Amino acid sequence: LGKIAKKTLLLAGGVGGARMAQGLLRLLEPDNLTIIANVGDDAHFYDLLVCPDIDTLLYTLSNRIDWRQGWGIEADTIGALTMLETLGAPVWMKLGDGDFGLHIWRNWQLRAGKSLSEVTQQCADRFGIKARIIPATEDKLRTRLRLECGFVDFQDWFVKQSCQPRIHEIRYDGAELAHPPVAALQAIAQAELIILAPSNPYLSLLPILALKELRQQLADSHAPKIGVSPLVGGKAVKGPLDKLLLDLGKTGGMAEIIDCYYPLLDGFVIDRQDSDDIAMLERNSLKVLASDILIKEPEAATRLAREICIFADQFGGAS
Ligand code: FO1
Repeated sequence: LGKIAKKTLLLAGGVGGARMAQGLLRLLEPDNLTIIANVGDDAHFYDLLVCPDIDTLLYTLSNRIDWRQGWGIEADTIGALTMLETLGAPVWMKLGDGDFGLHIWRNWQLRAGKSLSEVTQQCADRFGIKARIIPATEDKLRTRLRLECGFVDFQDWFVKQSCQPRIHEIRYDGAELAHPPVAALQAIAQAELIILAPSNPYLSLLPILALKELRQQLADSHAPKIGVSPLVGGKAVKGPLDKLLLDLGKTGGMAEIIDCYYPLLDGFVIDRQDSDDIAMLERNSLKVLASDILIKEPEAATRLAREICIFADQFGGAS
């Protein structure tokens, strides 16, 4: 089976986004893939900017990822973190030694005047990744969660508090004033296929779509826009999506997911186990592909990517 030449744009968050990206990277001709990455989860630790979703993409696409865990570098050591603990620093965010190296380098480059886009692409290039990775914005955009005790940053709730406290509200702080990089808008305009990864809509993709210019550029694009469900058998594949939906009182299952993306999408890819949702999706003017969407290994990601590309052909392509 040959490679496909199709300029493809992926909107991606964490693990689901990175696995979808890996499938597309393996399927497409080199330099046909551009990824716009969520930055809402970014946070500072020990004065270092950490960009978990960008880093999960970088590690996955360069085969460094701890695949079972979904984030971090495979077999990374924790010498730096152990020293920080000895010195009395909080160490709830498990940053490995190799990971620390990337954060030190990123911050060094940022201090020297490079933009986050430049630093990210330089890292992708040095990792030998034949794709473009663009942060959704260079400006400060942070996903903030309102708990009983008030607003906290995403990593505070997700890692430090193990997703336990109930979420009352989600905000994308800074989105109103933030701008997407020009390169992101250009990539959308030039894309022949646009895919919304099987990422958590509320925590991964809505922070990106909260950027007005980016959302408008997507709406203006004539490329087929296809979403991939983050649910299999009505349940989240990974992460806290089920709990989040419950906390927010969103009990409509798949309908809640597509509601997040309305009216951007032309097609939606679901798992065969969720075939009961096809009629509802079609009533919402979406073309539907039902397949096996669980990405257990890289080969599954490549197969899914191929199916999505073939599915997209029926929309007539960019015009
Ligand atoms: N997730 C955890 O559940 N526990 C951690 O200690 C943790 C550390 C960590 C360090 C670097 C990094 O890039 C990601 C890390 N993650 C950790 C995952 C991260 O919280 C999530 O990938 C995303 O922010 C959600 O998409």
